[in-house]
Amino acid sequence: MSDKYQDKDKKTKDQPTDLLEKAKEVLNNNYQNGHTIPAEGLYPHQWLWDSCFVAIGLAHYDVERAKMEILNLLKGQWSNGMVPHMIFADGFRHRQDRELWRSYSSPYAPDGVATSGITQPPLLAEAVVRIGKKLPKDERQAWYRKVYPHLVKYHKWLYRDRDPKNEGLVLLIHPWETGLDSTPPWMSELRQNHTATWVWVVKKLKLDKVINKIRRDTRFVPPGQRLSTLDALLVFNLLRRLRHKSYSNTKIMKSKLPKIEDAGFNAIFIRANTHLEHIAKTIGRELPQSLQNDIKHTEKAYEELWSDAANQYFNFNINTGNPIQIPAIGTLLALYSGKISKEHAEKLVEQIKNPEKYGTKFPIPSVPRNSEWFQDHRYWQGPTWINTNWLIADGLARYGYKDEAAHIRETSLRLVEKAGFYEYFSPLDSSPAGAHNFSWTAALTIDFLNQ
Ligand code: 9WN
Repeated sequence: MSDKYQDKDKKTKDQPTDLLEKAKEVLNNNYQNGHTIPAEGLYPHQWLWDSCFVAIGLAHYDVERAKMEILNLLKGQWSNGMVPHMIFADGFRHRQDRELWRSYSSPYAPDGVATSGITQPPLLAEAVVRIGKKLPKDERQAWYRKVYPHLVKYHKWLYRDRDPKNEGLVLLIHPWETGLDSTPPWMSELRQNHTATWVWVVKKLKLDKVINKIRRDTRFVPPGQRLSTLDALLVFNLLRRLRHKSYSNTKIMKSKLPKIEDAGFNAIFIRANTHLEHIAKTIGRELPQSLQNDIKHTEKAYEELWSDAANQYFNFNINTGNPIQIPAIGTLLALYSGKISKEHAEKLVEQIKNPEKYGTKFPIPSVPRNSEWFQDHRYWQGPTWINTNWLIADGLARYGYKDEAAHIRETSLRLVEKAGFYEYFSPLDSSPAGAHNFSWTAALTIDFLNQ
């Protein structure tokens, strides 16, 4: 046999055949200096909720690496408590990305670690507890003791800076904080109330086609699977305005920047608070009284986002004093919070099952099928994502909807098996889109396979 064929044989033999092994391979290939990048090329840095999902997967077979993933994330924590949504990779190649944010302009940013200046869904406590469950009792206690002060500081920051009027819900200032970047409630708000003059000029002169040529993301993913250039400019413009204020909360709160109580983010925060209470109890600590009060307040205030007419939770726009009545997957994350009423949970489940809404062949679409926004491959405006499936399935199971949770788990695994470890998928025909060999898809596949 010639060498050429021997090599081919070897390759086939060494290639993992089983989904679990393939998922581990994705996480191994995306490992870089103590953390896991979401995907080669498009996402070369560390992201907050991505690393939490990654740690949840890793905990099943490499608990030390799972801990390291979280500890690496905490190296980026600001002295005011904020955990930033991104920690930038070192090196000349990434200088431009770091300079885009210039986190060093804030007195709270850590020395020697370049980060973004906003946060992302607070999944840290979930990841910490999932890791804890894999450890023997004494190691679990030590692990919780180590991360507890960071978590308390982070949750206190969310209340102090992001709920300045003590309304119970935290507000977000940039769509990237939702993790559901281009979700319709946010994009509609940006288009309506935050179109800067220069973006308007770009639109009028149809310069977006020129700008499209220098976009970084569309070098890796077809433009139809990402934000339109005009929408991307709106998002970028907000970043520019935040940077201009050196991320000062006092300045941001006084400004006209978006301020939105996001249904998805607050649902994840409620669950994180529950986990934090559990962690405190396990190590015999008592949460600060003010935090305990805030936590109770949030659970009650969350129900104010509910619309009886639409049978769902809507984001609330603090600037206009009105709810943003545009359906999107954030509403279903309420199930993950574990604190909504059984009646409201049932109403959401009805929508998950309804083929006109979220009950597509490959659920759960990021906007309902009958929404005017729906496009099956457009980033957060239609496709199915494995992370939102995982969060919703977890919530459904805790509410006793075992069959519905199992259905989401099974269809998620089928998607990955059929199409590969992609970032997102068409909810109609399962075709893949976005980045390939995407870490949280692999990590949550590992978790689903272990359930
Ligand atoms: C901006 C990394 C991140 C995810 C987000 C997802 C996307 C970034 C981008 O990728 O956002 O933060 O470049 O669009 O929307 O949820 O954390 O995977």
